[in-house]
Amino acid sequence: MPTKPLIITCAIVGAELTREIYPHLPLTPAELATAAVEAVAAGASIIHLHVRDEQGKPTQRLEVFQEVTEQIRRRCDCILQYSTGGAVGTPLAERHQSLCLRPEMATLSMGSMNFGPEIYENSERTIETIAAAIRTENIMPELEIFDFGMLDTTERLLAKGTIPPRFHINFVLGVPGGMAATPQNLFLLTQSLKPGQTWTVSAIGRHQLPLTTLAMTMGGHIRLGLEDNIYYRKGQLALSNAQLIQRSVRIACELERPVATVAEARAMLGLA
Ligand code: KMH
Ligand code: ZN
Repeated sequence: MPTKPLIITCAIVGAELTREIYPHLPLTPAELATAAVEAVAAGASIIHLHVRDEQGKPTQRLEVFQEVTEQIRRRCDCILQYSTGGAVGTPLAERHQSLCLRPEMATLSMGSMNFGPEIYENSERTIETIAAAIRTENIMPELEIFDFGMLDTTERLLAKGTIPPRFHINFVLGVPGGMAATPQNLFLLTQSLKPGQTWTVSAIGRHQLPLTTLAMTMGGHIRLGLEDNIYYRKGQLALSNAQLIQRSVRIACELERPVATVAEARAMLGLA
C-alpha cells in the first residue's frame, strides 16, 4: 500500500511570542509573508496564520489578515488557515471577523482551559458563534483539541450540526493547562477517532520534535513552527520556521513518508 503523504502545517508566529523572546520573530506583513514562503519551500502545505499590528502585538484585524494574505498569495500557493483563537482574551467579535475573507481553513478551539496563568475562553456559546461564521463562509475547520474532553464536545456539537461534517483535527499537546505531550496521550486521543479522520499533532517546546516524529510513524500529520517551539535543540534557538521544517522533512524521508505537495494536501483534506 502506498504511504500516505505527510501534510506539514507551519505555525509561523502565534500570538504569544515577542522579539524579546525570539529576536528574529516575523511580525510585519512582509516578514510574515517571507516566513510563509520559506516554510512552503521547505515542505509546508498549510500556513497557520496569526497576524500582528503595527506595534507587533497580536491582532485579529481583517485588514491585516487581508494584507498578509495578499502578500503570501503573490509569492506562493499554500493552504491558508486563519487562527480564530487569536490571543488569550481577544474579544469574541474580533476572533472571527477575518473569516469573510474566506481562507480555505480556520481553527476552532473546542473548549475553555487554563493557558499558562490565564484562561483561554471557549465556552460552548463562543464555539457556536465561531462555528457559525465558519459554516457561513464554507470554510473547513481545524478543530483544536487541547484535552480529551474536547473530543467529547466535538461529538456532541457534530450531532447538533454546529460543526460541519467535514473537518480536520489538530491535537495540541503540552500547553500548561491542557493535555501533556506524551505518546500515551497521543495514542489515547487517536484511538477515539473515526476511521479516515485526518489529524495533525502540535506539541509545545521540546516535545515538538519527538511527538511530531511519532505522529509521522502513526500515519498522522504534523505542525511545526515558532508558535509552538522556538528551539532547534536544547539551548539553541531555531534559525527560522524553515529550519524546523527542513529537519522534519529529512526525518520523513528516512521514514519513507513522502511530504505532501499543496495539491496533495488539498486532495487529502477534501479541499480540492
Ligand atoms: N493563542 C492561543 C491562545 C488558534 O490559533 O486557534 C490560541 C491559539 C489557537 O493559538
Ligand atoms: Zn494559533
